Amino acid sequence: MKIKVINPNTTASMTAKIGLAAAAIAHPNTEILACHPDMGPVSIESHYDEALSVVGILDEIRKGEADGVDGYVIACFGDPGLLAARELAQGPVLGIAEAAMHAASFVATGFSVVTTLGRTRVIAQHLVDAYGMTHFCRRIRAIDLPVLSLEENSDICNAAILQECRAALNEDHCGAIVLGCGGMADLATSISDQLGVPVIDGVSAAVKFVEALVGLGLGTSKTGDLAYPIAKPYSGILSAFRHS
Ligand code: 2AL
Repeated sequence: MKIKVINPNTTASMTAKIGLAAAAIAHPNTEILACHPDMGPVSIESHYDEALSVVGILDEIRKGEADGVDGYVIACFGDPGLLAARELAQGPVLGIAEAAMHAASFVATGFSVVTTLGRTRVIAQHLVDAYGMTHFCRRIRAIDLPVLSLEENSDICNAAILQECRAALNEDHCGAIVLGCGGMADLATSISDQLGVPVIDGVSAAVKFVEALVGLGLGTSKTGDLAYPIAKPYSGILSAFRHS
């Protein structure tokens, strides 16, 4: 099966890291197509960045449908454009935040999230609420370093993430940690080994869930609100986004 893993920001090093993590966990018969949109922010750490990333994500889904992709992963922890992407896709589309939170809820009665900038905590909190995870999520923590510092200052970042994960275990009464950024996709195994608890990277979790859903013969429901978008004209620079 073909799984397209979309890094919604346009930073190529992050796309490569996400693609490696996805390929490492995927079944040998699964083809991972890692990509990022041609247009959009270099990192996503605000509501504004999220909104502007969505058009590029939808363009990647549109191309994926033409290429016969079986399922998709939106590899940014805000799950930008998730429901709109589902409207365009025949197969399943999973966000890494929803995949990671659901995986955590299967293996622990409580988890804490460790994310990047403090201002993104509210984005994660909205998702916790939307996904019915309020009961499981103990706390959303931030290292207060920008997303691109994961690429540019990885030693400092990795140390800060480990320290925050340790604090979560000591202070939050949680049994698992959810890593709150696609750029942390390479860190879960090593942190889990050091701390002795499940540490969940949403990229890996989402790839395995997409494989399972496709294996079950399940795609996105085309009845109701996730049906294909209504064909209508779109104006200006969005005129190519008409769905036929
Ligand atoms: C993210 C993410 O996963 N990728 C990105 O550019 N921004 N979200 C986050 N909270 O760090």
